[in-house]
Amino acid sequence: MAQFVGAYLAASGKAPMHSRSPICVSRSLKDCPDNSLLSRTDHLQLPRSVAAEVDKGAVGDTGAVSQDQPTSDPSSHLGSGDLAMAPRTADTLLAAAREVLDANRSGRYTRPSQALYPHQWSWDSAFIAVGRSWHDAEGARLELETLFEAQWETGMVPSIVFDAAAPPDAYFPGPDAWQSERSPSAPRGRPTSGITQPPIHARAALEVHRHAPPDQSAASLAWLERMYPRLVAQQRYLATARDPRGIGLATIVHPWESGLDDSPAWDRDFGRIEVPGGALAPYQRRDLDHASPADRPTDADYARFLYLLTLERDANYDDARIVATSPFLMVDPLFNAIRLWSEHALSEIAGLIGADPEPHRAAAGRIHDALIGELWVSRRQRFCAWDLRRDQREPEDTVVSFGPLLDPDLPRPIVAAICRELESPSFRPRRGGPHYLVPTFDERAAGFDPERYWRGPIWLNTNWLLWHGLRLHGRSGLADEIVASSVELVRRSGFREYFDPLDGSGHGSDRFSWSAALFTDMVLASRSPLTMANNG
Ligand code: 2M8
Repeated sequence: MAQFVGAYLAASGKAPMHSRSPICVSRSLKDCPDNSLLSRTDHLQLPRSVAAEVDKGAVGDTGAVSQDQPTSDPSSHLGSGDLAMAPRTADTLLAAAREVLDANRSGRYTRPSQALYPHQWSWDSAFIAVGRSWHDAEGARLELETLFEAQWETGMVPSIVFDAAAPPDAYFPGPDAWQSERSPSAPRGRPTSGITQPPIHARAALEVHRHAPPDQSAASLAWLERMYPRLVAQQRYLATARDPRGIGLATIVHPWESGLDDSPAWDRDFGRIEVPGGALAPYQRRDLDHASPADRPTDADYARFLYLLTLERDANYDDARIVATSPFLMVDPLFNAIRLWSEHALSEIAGLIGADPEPHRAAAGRIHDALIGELWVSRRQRFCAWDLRRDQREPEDTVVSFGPLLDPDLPRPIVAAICRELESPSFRPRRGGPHYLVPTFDERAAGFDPERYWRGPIWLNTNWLLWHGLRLHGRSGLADEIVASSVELVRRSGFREYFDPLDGSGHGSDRFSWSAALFTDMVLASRSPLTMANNG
């Protein structure tokens, strides 16, 4: 594994990144078309002391804006990324990330954002734990443990655990809409949603353990032992209740379960769902109090989300009934690739705590076979979501198609096809101005929208997943570009929920927890040869 971006490029004799791609990762910040931003940090919404440091770091510390020569600072490990020239800027942004994570912490867990998402979300907490583990291993362990305290008896980890301390009308749909107490499997006295999210938690637990300082290794191992049966139960739930036909792939019964809610990946199916008149009680969207309507899902999609919720609630969250009747029944390649990646993590965890890794390897093998057998559409050279209701493979070219890179055993020709697509004008246009990676939807598709939620913008969690997947297959050049681009987006726009791939502007919530957490992880892991070498 190449140690660092710069070292990798030098050793491989490849051209510097900025000459291969228009993203602004040049050795000299003056090459960046928008370097005026470097001395203005208002848009970053950082605490004043931190903002002053960023300005000092970007301009004064290395002289990167006013001088031509590149930095020769040997402590810089991002190589050709902007932060290589301003290591103090990197450190300052890391400090700002930590400040965001601390400010969003509420007792034993971290809110995705203070206003828009004031409860505990499932995969957010997993990403947050990974980021937090670099400076607070104990807090990271608590984050995941708190989430799993609300695990259902079926093994399902709910997508949201409601915080009684949040104002009742802070988020909609809240506990009164979900009524999780209707299910005998839901935890008593802990209102949650009635659906799940991608099972990234076993992988997150392993990462958290890897980051534990030596004086905490015993406590961390004991924690892994406590978490292991819960993580196994989560995976078993998906392999059984969500796969009654035994195809080897778990189905999702609501787009919210994918985490990529209004992704075009399931447009053809989801868009056909008609909400019968009178099916929904009058409601007020709270998300629009905190974010621009142009950024969020449309009203029509929101009504469909709520309609599916109502059907699931009316079935008392009985999995067999829902899988048999839900109008939305989708097999998502990204969701299942994450499941597979977590099975590999469980096999490593089993090895660490003296359990048997074999069942996890076998489970990962079954998912691998089904991913390739059922979701790889060779005519399109792409993994496609599978609408089980209509038995259709969805043709949309979205980021979910790249998810199977997380499978370490993915055949080389398939890896090559995915990388070709990632490097194609659909996901990495060469248009001469600044450009950022990786949009969540084909930039050339008719429905591409650079601002609307999961219909085009860049998210740091999908970047983080792709970064891992690419490194698993030795594609470190592209992986490094994704890190450099993520860093640049944060430097320009702060820890926003997501980013416009065309101009790098930030959208959705600000001070968004997983952006802070995964920025931290990508930067610190890129600095640490040990972590890079261990990964996978
Ligand atoms: C978004 O989803 C929630 C519903 O669960 C929402 O739109 O209200 C998604 O981005 C999801 O992936 C994320 O976990 C959640 C909280 O950040 O927000």
